[in-house]
Amino acid sequence: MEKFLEYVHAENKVEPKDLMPEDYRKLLVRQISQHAHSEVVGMLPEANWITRAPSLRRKMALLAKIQDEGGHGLYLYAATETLGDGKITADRDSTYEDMLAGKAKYSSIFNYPALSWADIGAIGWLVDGAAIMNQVMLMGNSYGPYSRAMVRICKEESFHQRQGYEILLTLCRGTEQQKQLAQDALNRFWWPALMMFGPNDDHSPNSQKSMNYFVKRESNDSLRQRFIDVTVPQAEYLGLKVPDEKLKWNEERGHYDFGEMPWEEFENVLKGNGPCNKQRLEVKRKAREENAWVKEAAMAFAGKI
Ligand code: FAQ
Repeated sequence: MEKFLEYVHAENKVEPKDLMPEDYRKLLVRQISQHAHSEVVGMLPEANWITRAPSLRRKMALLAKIQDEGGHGLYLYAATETLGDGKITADRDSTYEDMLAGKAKYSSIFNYPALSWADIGAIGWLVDGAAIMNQVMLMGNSYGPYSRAMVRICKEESFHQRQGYEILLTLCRGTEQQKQLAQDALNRFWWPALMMFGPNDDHSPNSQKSMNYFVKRESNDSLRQRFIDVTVPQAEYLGLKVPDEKLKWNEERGHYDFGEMPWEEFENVLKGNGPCNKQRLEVKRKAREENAWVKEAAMAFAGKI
């Protein structure tokens, strides 16, 4: 164990066939598979707007973005599968089944609905923006396949973030009604986006081990603070008001102070009682049933070559 820690603390990467502690393997299967589930469940709120995108150009960009998210899911399920051994199961079918059964989590943010076209802008700007903040840190994680997947994913997320911001910029330069749509979207997505970073550090049971193994390289609170610091000026540029009365630049700290997170809501969403939890899982269950023939055909074809 000491040697393993020495190895990762010297910024070396662990590769699939290397010896690794069992709890490191488990931690990675949990986190990477949950990350993969987030990517594929995360396709749903935006997919709801493909047929209603306001122009062909917007539709093409949105389609490409959603397909990217599906691709991220694939890299991440593949990275998870490299961790399976005799004791720990990591194949895609079983990790996916855990998600459908409610045993494995996916990001809380995808349990909120996309109610207007402005929400598509807010998702790109805030949700992908928060994802990038977290994933840039994860590029430095100690597991080689996960770390390499993050490099490509971050490049794609940065296009997603910009397409979202540009949607909102267009709305904010439009009519009063369009600007109001943008403000409503920010009002609804601000706090849920901040909750993507997870519980406060002193309520985060996995953080200590994860940081020690160089999986997480920065804490939940520190990333949340950085996200707020970079995002508030972006909201100001749009001419929108962040829905937090306590938000205030603190000269001494060199950071924004902000209000108390709605932790009760977070807990509730994690328990499966968010606005769309049941609907999201139902859609994924149905898709799996209805599309089982695609998998069967692919397996039959793979058996021939
Ligand atoms: N939602 O001890 P910690 C994206 C759970 S990708 C749900 O702090 P940890 C791209 C946590 O799992 C977004 N559950 O946990 C996109 C744990 O439960 P467990 C996803 C949450 O792992 C954009 C428990 O609470 N990104 O958005 C959440 O050290 C647009 C205690 O928490 C990733 O997955 C939450 N927000 O830190 C796609 C990044 N927060 O597992 C489509 C990788 C915490 O023990 C469209 N993951 N929990 O049962 C991570 O960096 C970490 O896992 C954290 C949580 C930071 C999420």
